[in-house]
Amino acid sequence: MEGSRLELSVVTENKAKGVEALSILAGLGVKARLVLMGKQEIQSESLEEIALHAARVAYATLRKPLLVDDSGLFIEALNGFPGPYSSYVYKKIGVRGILKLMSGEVNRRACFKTAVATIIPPLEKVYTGETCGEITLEPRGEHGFGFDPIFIPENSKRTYAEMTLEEKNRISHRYKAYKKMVEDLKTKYKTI
Ligand code: ITT
Repeated sequence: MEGSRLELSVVTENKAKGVEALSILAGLGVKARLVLMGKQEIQSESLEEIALHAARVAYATLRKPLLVDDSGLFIEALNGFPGPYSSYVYKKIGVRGILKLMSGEVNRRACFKTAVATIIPPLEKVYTGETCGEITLEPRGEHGFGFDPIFIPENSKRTYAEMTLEEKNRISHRYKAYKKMVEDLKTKYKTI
C-alpha cells in the first residue's frame, strides 16, 4: 500500500549534504524528503550524542519520522580534530586552513564518520558509519561539498570531490551508516 509507506524527513541546513542523503536513501529504496532547517547542536565529543539531541529537538517541531545526520572528519595527526567541530572549522578556515595545519605532516591518515539518528515513534536509534583514507597535499575535484576535495578514501586514487555522487555514495561514511539504518528499519517496519 503506497499510502502507508513510511516517509523519512531528512533534516539539515546543508543542502548539499541533504541532496546526498536523499540520493543514498533513494538507492536503498526509502521514501524521503528534505527539510532545510537548522539543527540544534550541543557541544559534545560524540557525533552520536549530537545527532540524537538534534533529532529530538527537530522532532518536537516537525512531529514526523525523521533523521538527523552529524558527520565529521577526524584527522589522526591532529588528534581527531576537527571531528565533531567540523562544521564550525569548515566555516572558519575551510579546506585551505586544514591543509595549513597539516603542512609538513607525513601522517596524512584521516577518517570521515557519520552518526545518523532516526526518530520513528516510539523508536529512537543512532547508526554509525566510517570511511578512512588520507588527506591530500592540495584540494582536488569539483564535486561534493565540505572537505571532499582533500580526502582520498582507502583503495582509491581520487578524492571524494573527484568522484561522481554515485561513486562517493557507494563507499562513503554516510552510505555505510544509512545502509545499517535501512537494514534495521526493514526488520521493524514492513512499509519502509
Ligand atoms: P547540518 O548540521 O545542518 O546537518 P552541517 O554542514 O553542519 O549541516 P555536519 O555537522 O554533519 O553538517 O557536518 C559538519 C561539516 O563536516 C560539514 O559542514 C562539512 O564541511 C563536513 N562534512 C560532513 N560530511 C561530509 C562529507 O560527506 N564530505 C565532505 N565534508 C563533509
